[in-house]
Amino acid sequence: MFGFLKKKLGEVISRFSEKATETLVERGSTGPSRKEATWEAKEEKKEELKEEKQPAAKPVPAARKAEEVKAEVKPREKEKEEKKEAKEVIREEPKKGFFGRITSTVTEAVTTTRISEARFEELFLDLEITLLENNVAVEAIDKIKADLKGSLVEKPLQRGKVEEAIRKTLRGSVEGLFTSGYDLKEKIKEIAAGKKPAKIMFVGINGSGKTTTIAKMTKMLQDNKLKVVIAASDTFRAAAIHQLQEHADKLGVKLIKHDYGADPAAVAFDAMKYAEAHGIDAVLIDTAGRLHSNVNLMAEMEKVARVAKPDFKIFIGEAITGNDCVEQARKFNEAIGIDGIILAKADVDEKGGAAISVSYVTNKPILFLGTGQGYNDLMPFSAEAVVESLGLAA
Ligand SMILES: Nc1nc2c(ncn2[C@@H]2O[C@H](COP(=O)(O)OP(=O)(O)OP(=O)(O)O)[C@@H](O)[C@H]2O)c(=O)[nH]1
Ligand SMILES: [Mg+2]
Repeated sequence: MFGFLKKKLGEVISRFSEKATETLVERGSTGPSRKEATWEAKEEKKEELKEEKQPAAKPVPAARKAEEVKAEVKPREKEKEEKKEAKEVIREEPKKGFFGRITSTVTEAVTTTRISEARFEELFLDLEITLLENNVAVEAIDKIKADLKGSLVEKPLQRGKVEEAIRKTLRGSVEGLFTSGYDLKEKIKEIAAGKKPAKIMFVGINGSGKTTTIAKMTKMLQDNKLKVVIAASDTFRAAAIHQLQEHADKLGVKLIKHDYGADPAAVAFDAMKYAEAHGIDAVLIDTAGRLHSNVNLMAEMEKVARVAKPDFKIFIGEAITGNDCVEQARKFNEAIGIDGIILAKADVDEKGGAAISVSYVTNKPILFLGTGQGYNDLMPFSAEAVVESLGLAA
């Protein structure tokens, strides 16, 4: 995940800091402007050439004392010596670029740089395009921009540390895009301890990964010694019940099912009754995939939620669909108020835009990432891991 974005981000940050440092040489308050620096370099060169062309020392009139001659020659030699030293200093410095060398020699007073707002806007464009290309939502980009602006514009930035400052701010900004999550299995344990099964309803558009995620979640809860029953509340699609039955058989859990076309809320209700009667810890409710634009199907989902009163309504989004996934999450959240997000197919998503944006846009936590088609391919989500994957870790 983030493979593509990480590479691009690294390039953009380097370009940003490089160009911001160029600004320093052009606008340095105490140092020379780029024009001045070039002019001074030319003057120095001219002087060197003049010296080389000068004929050998004129013959000294015999009447003049040796001390006088020495006194006259000494300052010139000293001057030459000093110039030589200065040149050596320039040569010794590590690769700083031509303008960098000139400024640091002419004046050491310039130790900080400032980026004007206009320059920032110009430089941010590069980053903005990269984020847009990687499906990061506009709201998230606006936040990143505001954070960077607040930390960089007209702030004294230590020379040579501009890149570090950009990275640090970006790191903090990206971390701030995630609503903090919770440990779902611990919450389930708490609810089940009160002699009631925890009810978790899974929603999302067609094919986003709901049924597969339910199977993975069943395995994860079983691994944590929790008992599960699954409700086949997707009564809409012909193969849905069959698909769930296969998973339930493989995992050794009970599936509560009705016929195709039955009331999905009734299936969920029956599963809850079964769980209560059999000391089951968690009821996982599968639902039919639906487009957020389908008013009737969204209304049906609201009904299931009203009847089943799930403790958690989890939105399953397809990481790879980027901005569409974020938009769907927003709409499902508006319809039933989701409690968390699982991004499936993170293993095939190179951009990561949905992962970066969806929590910020909905103000809900990402709980897990689906990382494959196997039962163990469910990874707890971590903001630190995202920052690290983006190459922004400290
Ligand atoms: N690579 C990968 N594939 C996944 C992941 N999760 C689900 N899939 C695949 O995505 C396809 C659709 O998954 P389902 O679980 O059937 O999706 P659904 O949301 O239940 O679909 P509907 O019931 O039709 O709405 C299947 O082929 C899954 O194997 C994942 O994390 N990674
Ligand atoms: Mg399904």
